[in-house]
Amino acid sequence: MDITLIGAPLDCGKTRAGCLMGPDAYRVAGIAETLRGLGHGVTDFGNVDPGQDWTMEGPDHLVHPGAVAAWTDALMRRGREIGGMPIFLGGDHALALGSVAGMAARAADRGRDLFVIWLDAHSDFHTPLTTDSGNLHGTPVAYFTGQDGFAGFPDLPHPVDLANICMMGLRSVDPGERDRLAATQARLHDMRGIDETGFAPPLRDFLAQVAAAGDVDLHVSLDVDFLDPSIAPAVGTTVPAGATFREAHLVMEMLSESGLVTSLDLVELNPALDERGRTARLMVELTASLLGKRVFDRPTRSFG
Ligand code: 4U7
Ligand code: MN
Ligand code: MN
Ligand code: MN
Repeated sequence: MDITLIGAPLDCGKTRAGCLMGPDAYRVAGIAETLRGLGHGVTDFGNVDPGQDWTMEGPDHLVHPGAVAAWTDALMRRGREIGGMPIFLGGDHALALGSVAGMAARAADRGRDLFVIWLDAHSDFHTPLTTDSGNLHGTPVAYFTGQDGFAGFPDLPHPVDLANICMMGLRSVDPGERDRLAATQARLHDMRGIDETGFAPPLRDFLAQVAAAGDVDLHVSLDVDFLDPSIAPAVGTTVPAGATFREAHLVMEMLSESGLVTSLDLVELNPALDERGRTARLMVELTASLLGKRVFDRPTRSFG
């Protein structure tokens, strides 16, 4: 696989600072070397420059909307033109307004449709008109699926179909998000459901849907708060009862074995909140699992 690393040190999706150090934390944790060690070609394109903040009008309580708009435009353009398998090194989750919109446009340019798996405690389905916090890292899914309320933001070249989205790990969804999401065809898996079934059955179902759709792209958006805070402390929005170490690796391994994944976001890492780099290293290890790292090759025989 030809992997392209794209640093996106944006920190404008909320008030608390720190995610701007994310891309370098992944580099220090050895993301390029780790992926090369698995036999992949890896090119690090450095960090994207968003240029000047856009001038925005809109609700006063929005946090840094002009900066988010500038990043969205820059990442969308960069993503649309890039080859190989892009990994967006965040940066907070506001980067996914641009990364996913760019991946959807790239897919459409190649006559393909985009599917998205959203691994997050949160559904991030607010719009600038519904968010109470004003934090735009809570809005990417609404933006890239073409919901109303994003006046003044970059035009969306190709919205992602909500029926192509699977969310897993949910355990903090605001009432307005929940009602609007429930009315869509998105696959929504909260931790309550996962507690009963485990991750494998719903993930298998979703991957079967993606595979059946034919020649399509699949984007993975991995928010650090998908993980349990006990193994991943370096995030501003911790929510108890997240995915365990093995659950998270299983999800990555199943995604890897599907052979369907074409791009990835690593978001919300705040190195200022980390403990001796352990969360950054875990995110790199999960990326390695997504990109083929195995303890055993198990195509024909399972041990158990
Ligand atoms: B993240 C929240 F109110 N929904 O809108 C909000 F709970 O990218 C959280 O998933 C958003 O970390 C979290 O501010 C955004 C809140
Ligand atoms: Mn998120
Ligand atoms: Mn389409
Ligand atoms: Mn989250």
